[in-house]
Amino acid sequence: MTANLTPQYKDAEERFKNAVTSSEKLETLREMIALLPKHKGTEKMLADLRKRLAKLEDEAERGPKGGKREDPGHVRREGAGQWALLGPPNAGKSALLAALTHAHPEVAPYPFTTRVPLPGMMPFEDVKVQIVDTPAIAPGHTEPYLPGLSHNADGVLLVFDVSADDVEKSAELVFDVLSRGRVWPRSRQLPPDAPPFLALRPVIVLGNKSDQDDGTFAELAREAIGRDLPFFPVSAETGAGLDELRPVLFTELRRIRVYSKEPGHKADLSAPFVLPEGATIHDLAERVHKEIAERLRFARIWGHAKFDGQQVDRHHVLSDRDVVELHA
Ligand SMILES: Nc1nc2c(ncn2[C@@H]2O[C@H](COP(=O)(O)OP(=O)(O)O)[C@@H](O)[C@H]2O)c(=O)[nH]1
Ligand SMILES: [Mg+2]
Repeated sequence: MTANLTPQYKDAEERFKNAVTSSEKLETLREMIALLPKHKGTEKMLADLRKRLAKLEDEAERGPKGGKREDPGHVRREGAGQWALLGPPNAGKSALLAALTHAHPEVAPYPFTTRVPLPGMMPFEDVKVQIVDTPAIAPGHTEPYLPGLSHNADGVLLVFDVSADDVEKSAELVFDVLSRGRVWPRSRQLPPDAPPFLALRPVIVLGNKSDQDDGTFAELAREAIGRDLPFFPVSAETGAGLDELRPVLFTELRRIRVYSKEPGHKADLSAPFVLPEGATIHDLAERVHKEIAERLRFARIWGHAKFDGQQVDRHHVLSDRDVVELHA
């Protein structure tokens, strides 16, 4: 008896095979089970899929070896968005985290001080952007969860030491982690034979220790890393370049801040809703309350609209810093 698998099922199966993170694996496997035609000929397949799902769920629950629950490749996202710091040992990833956020990672002149991902929050205007420090990428020492971690992040910061002489080799290893995580730099042209299921993400290169640059790095390393990636010379030590970097870490997330106000009240300008660029009044209403989104009649908007207090419908596209009054 044939299974008569549908194209939808085959598509889910393909995505399952390409899944990087455990949550993606779970999601696509559940889809496969839902999409599998249920008849005599697929009974055994269904049983197999269910067994695999139970095993994956179990692992997600307790970790692959039945140890503790935490998946080190998954750092809970907080604030406006999450950046992962990736790079070779001693590039200054931890020092940059400390300089940009209030986190206190261990910074040391010897490699492999950082063993587990450590998140910190960078204040920017009225939002906070999350930055995650990670263990170094080095031959034979790369933590297996780093590709998944970079896939899960909203953006990746590649940190290199501008005074180091092996940037080419470290760049190769770092890009290998990105490709295993199926992360493709958004600023880099996609080749026609690009592998499927890529995550297009902002990837920014930080040339750290700019206080020690004798000028050779920019030329040699930028060639190895690629001139199609945005490059910022910075120094975690002196703070040089960090003021230029901070706004970019928000704008490259392509998010907008929207303030909701109640009719007859002043807007609370201290706590914006952070939404993806292109979000509409309806998206905001959904974020505020599902019920409001359903009952929404119209909204009034202050900011980029033609005049203050303009009435708009749920399809109106929001801009950064709009103030919105929802009328349900
Ligand atoms: N001169 C200079 N030294 C730095 C800078 N950033 C980090 N370092 C030093 O480089 C070493 C490695 O830094 P660390 O943050 O632990 O590197 P990681 O392994 O990438 O996390 C430490 O001794 C830091 O003090 C910088 O901008 N300039
Ligand atoms: Mg470190």
